[in-house]
Amino acid sequence: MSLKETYDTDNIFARIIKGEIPSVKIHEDDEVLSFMDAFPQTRGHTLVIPKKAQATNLLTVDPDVLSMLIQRTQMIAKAIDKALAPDGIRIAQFNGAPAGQSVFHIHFHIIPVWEGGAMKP
Ligand code: DGP
Repeated sequence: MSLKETYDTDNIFARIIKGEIPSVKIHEDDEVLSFMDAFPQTRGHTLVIPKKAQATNLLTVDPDVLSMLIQRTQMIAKAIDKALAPDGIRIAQFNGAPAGQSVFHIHFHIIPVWEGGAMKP
């Protein structure tokens, strides 16, 4: 898939927004949806996606949407920090399959990290 590939309106995250695929929601408002990653790298691994923008990645997303998305990511990361008290928080974002992207609807990963182990029980 090219970095400029047309947005697929039936990708997994689009279907989660439409309610066709269930998700464990962390936060939802008019602009974003945040939910648990189905294949978490650590406890509390959360995804943040725009609801309206049909953008595959960082290179194609509207800059205003990107600004909104990173601000919501900060807000949700603060809530995760308060709830889970991790020792660190990794923010990840991949563009294109060779870079590790598997769902082609722009998103940020919020990955809490604990010293001495990836997955706190
Ligand atoms: P990326 O590699 O950046 O495209 O990350 C996509 C993430 O989406 C990956 O960590 C696994 C997660 N994922 C894939 N399918 C589903 C799903 O159906 N539900 C949820 N909640 N997460 C999913």
